Amino acid sequence: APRLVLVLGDQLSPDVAALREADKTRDVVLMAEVGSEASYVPHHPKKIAFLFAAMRKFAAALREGGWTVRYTRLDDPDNAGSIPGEILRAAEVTGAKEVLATEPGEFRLIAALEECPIPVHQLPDDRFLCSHAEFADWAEGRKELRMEWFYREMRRKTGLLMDGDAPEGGKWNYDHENRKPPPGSVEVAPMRFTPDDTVAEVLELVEARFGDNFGTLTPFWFATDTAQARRALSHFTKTALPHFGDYQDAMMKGERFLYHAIVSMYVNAGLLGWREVCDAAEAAYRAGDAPLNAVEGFIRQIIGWREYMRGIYFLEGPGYTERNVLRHDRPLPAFYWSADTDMLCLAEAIGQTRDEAYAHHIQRLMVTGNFALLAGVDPHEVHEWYLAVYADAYEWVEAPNVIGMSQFADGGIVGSKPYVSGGNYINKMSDYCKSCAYAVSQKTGEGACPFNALYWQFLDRHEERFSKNPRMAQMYRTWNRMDEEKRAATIASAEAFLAKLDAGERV
Ligand code: FAD
Ligand code: DLZ
Ligand code: SF4
Repeated sequence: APRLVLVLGDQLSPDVAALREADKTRDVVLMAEVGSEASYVPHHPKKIAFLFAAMRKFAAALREGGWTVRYTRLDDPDNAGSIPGEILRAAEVTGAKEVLATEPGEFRLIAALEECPIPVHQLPDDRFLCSHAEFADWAEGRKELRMEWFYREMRRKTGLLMDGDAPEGGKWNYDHENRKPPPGSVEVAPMRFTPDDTVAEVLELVEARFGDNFGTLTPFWFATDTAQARRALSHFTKTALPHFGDYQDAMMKGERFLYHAIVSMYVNAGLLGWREVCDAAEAAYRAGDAPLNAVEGFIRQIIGWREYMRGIYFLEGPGYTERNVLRHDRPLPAFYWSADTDMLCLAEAIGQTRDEAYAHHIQRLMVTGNFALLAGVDPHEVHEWYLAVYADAYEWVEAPNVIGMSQFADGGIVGSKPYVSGGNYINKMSDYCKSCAYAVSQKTGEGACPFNALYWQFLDRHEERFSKNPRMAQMYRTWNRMDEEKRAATIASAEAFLAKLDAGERV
């Protein structure tokens, strides 16, 4: 009997473990668009359309390559509605008694495959640089985990930007050069693709089935196969990479992409591999087309942060997304689903998330994430929002970024201090504040930037946990030196704002 070879929507690589292990002449590849995967959070319509289109094109490519593929469309009347359901249905038809799979990127689905009545062999997903075992070895016995140390090992392991045993240019990390405020204008844009017939068909389906989800479906311009994704990558390395470092942390009104790569959804779905992405960046540096600070910063995001986040997710295990050490319990403000707020930074970040299923790192961390943390929003609600709205979001990468880095809900496994700031930081790194209804320079009262009072109120309410953190001592000294009246006005201001928020008033 044939074996079934399960290929999930974010496993669209010809050399994914299950396909490597399978026998083209006898096994049957199973791919399925299913309701359960499409609705465990209300995914952005662009995310669903991207995955379905990429899945259909990948299935066609496999067939062309000689594989037998069983592909279930979402609107197939016999669709069983879940991955295990589709496995059982396919087993009945083909007589298969076992399934080869590549380990999914979410514990939810790993558990569902383990519980499947037919044996499912979950092979390690070796599309990553660092295996679970290697990460666990690295973490073993360390008092605290820090990305920087992990990253250096990954540099050595890959040989990327190495000069013998030493880092290229003499330093491992050029981050301090990567904090320039926004440029006057941005001359580049990500490569856009006109929908082909497959995409057009999927867009119709997604509009009909998920048109009410938060997020704008069209214009749809993502790459949906590897050839296109490679063109997008090469376009990025030629046009934006040279400035990627300088403006990595900058934010600009109306500029949704700046000098970012916009490849995370392609890499995470399997259309691009980490190696080719990093090689392309290193080649640009070696050819003198991009400076070291840009290329090192970019490569660090991929072999450093991306691998590190995955390591943490699998090290911490199921239950990570339930963590809430700060005991925050405020519901996610309604404006996260509408962009309807006078706070311009949030309106911009959420508005572009709605339109593009994309926001860049600093928007995710220092605008939407920072606000949720300051306002004391339940981290699980924050997590579900991020998992839904970004085209690149799967739990293995989203949860450590949100629960860990952004919300400090894991108590400091990912970050040594919470990423919080008042309006000053946003003002320094963006041009938002000058067109905002709130005054960033005003600390308290009606028209003051809400981040300002919320920031101090956050420090005040978590004084016990954070005041002894050496990286936060300076801020606590400043807070404790403020005169009593000013402190009281700050707390009152924050509380008045939160009361408005809780009452559902426009803020
Ligand atoms: P660039 O800025 O051009 O960076 C290049 C690449 O580096 C990205 O494509 C990505 O593969 C990788 N990368 C950069 N930072 C990270 C990081 N912190 N973790 C993992 N990979 C990284 N990234 C996701 O892929 N999926 C998510 O669900 C996700 N959720 C996030 C939630 C929060 C709160 C934060 C702060 C960050 C999150 N990130 C997530 C990381 C980062 O914001 C995105 O990877 C990045 O914005 C993708 O856009 P880009 O391709 O233009 O990236
Ligand atoms: C995200 C997603 C969506 C929206 N739909 C499907 C689908 O219909 N079929 C499928 O195989 N995969 C889908 N995915 C991706 C899975 O949710 C993903 O494989 C797991 O979350 C593990 O990362
Ligand atoms: Fe955001 Fe405050 Fe600046 Fe307005 S003033 S854009 S709310 S940081």
